[in-house]
Amino acid sequence: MNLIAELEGLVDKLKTQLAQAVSLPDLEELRVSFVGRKGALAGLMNKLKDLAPQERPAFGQKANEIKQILSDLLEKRLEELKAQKEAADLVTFDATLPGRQPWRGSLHPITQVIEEICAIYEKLGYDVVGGPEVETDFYNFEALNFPHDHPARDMQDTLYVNEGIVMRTHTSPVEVRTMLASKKPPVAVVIPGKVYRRDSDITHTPMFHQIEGLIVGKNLNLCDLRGTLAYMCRSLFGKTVNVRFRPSFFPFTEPSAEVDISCIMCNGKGHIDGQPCRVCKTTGWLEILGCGMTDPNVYAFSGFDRECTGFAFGLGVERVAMLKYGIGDLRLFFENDLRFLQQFS
Ligand code: 2NL
Repeated sequence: MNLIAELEGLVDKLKTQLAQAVSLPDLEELRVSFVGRKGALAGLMNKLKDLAPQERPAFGQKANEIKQILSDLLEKRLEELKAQKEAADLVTFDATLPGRQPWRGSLHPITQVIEEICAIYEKLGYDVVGGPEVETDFYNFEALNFPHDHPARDMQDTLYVNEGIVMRTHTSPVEVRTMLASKKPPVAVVIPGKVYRRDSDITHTPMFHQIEGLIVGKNLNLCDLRGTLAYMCRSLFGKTVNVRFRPSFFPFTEPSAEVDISCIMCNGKGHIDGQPCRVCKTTGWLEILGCGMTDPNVYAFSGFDRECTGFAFGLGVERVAMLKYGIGDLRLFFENDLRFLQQFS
């Protein structure tokens, strides 16, 4: 009965080795070497055929018993190791730690200024509208009363796509389109968007942003224009800023004016602690927008009665953003350096 003793010996052997198995792969190795198809138990069972026939039933029965014992031992150790692993994982997991925040984007400062100005006009009842960036000569120049020999029409200043097709140089063509579509007053719109000029140096980029506004109605006059634009300047830069209007010229408005606000750096004094103010260059004023009463020729080109009244204005968004946030270099808006952009979140 030597073989039976060998079978029984497997139990102690497995017990000793199980005590040394500290990981799940260790345990799997033991399972294979003891009860696997080519393991120790299978090796002994193969010897069944060498026994005398009368010894075979008892041996077979013993082998099945031992197999059950070995399997139970392996199973018990497996449960132990699994429980140990779970406990270890719990120790290294601190549910009280704050979670990792996902990266969060923010609006570009140019977008923020556009949204702020549009909100001011929406409160006054204006609609925000948009239109194409590739325009015809008619909408970009002709309907806006530009003479055929006006220098702005030069290849020098305007980006031409084809003969008679340009990258819009201002957002005014959208106002012309709006008037043509609405056929008659009243109209009150603001148009933010990208505009293009053939210009590129440290203070000019070939693409920049503009906001224009147009209102057409009954009995609108220069006082309405002054009040509206002063209201916008104070909403944007603070209610204590002063506003002045200087006569100017645009082909599409008559009369025309440029609007200055008192310098937001030196409060209009031109000096700070006896030092010259570098923002307004000691003038105490900052130019902020152009405006005027819309020329009757523009109404006529836009399908409106020449007797309509109303005013329009245009401003450069990058310039307003630079003044508002104290940014000295225009190029920062176009480089998309996160160290710059994250300051506006
Ligand atoms: C400036 C000046 C201005 C307008 C834009 C306009 C549009 C129509 C009719 C009349 Cl459809 N005027 N736009 C008027 C005055 C000034 O912009 O310096 N922009 C940066």
